[in-house]
Amino acid sequence: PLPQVLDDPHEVERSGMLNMTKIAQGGRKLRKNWGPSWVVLAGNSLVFYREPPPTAPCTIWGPAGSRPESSVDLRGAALAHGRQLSSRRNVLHVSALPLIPEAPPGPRIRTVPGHEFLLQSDQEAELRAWHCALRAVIERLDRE
Ligand code: I3S
Repeated sequence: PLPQVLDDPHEVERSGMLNMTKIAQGGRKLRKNWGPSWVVLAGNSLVFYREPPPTAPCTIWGPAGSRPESSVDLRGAALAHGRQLSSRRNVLHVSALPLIPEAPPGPRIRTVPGHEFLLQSDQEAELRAWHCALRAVIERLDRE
């Protein structure tokens, strides 16, 4: 098992393959483009890679040097069921601001146009586990 260092902001809380489509970027609606994505939840970030790490299953980050396809800051993020937004089952709707590493700490304005994603898994338990993990991180960040 991975070591648990809960105070480490870069601790990977969860990672895995999900089906993903971005549906809005900078507040502008996008045409759906569903595809598999390697998703990493760590610290205050949710990061999407096009491919999973190629080597050992214990390698939780994307391939060395690979650039994320997208990343968002979970501070002030919103989570909702995606059932009104997709005909697929087990869909989660995530709204969040793009990750800006130099952004100052403090509360975010929720109405700033951000990115919106749908995350989906055919395995209901898998999507439910992601929902719980994301909700826990967002609630923790709301209290900070
Ligand atoms: O919400 P929509 O527009 O019904 O989403 C479907 C479409 O984006 C469709 O693409 P085209 O309209 O470009 O052919 C996708 O293939 C579908 O997967 C989208 O719906 P679901 O329900 O799968 O999210």
